[in-house]
Amino acid sequence: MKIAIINGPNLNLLGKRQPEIYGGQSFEEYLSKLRASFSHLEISYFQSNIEGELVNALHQAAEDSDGIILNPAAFTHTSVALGDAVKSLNCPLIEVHISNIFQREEFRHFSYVSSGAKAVISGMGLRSYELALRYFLPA
Ligand code: CA2
Repeated sequence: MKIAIINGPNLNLLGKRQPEIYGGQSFEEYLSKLRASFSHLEISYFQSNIEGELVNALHQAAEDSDGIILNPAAFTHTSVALGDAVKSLNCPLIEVHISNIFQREEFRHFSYVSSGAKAVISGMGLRSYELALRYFLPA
């Protein structure tokens, strides 16, 4: 089974800045652990700081993958384009957030993506991704 993980803007800084919010590990480090633990899944990874590239990546992932895990980062709260793209997909998508967006500033409480997502996981640190991957395992 193929799963695409797509991360939005600034998540390339994981492990480098603001460890008190986002932890001290880079996503690449965490990804190798995920790939080792879920070796029967084929996990692709894409990160971009550019909204249109994320839209393109979602379209491509829907063609190539059986499921998508998306952390839209700040675009969660601003992007009609990402919200529309997510609603147009024909494969299940889980929205994840490292921090609990509902414990943070009010502008982070709204997501353009959630209404098109199968589920939302927020506030479990990087484990949010692992929990999302588990959804794609056979019950
Ligand atoms: O908690 C999350 O995963 C967020 O999607 C992260 C976004 C934020 O805008 C959302 O409200 C919640 C921010 C990603 C920024 O990532 C950084 C990582 C390390 C250092 C600085 C920024």
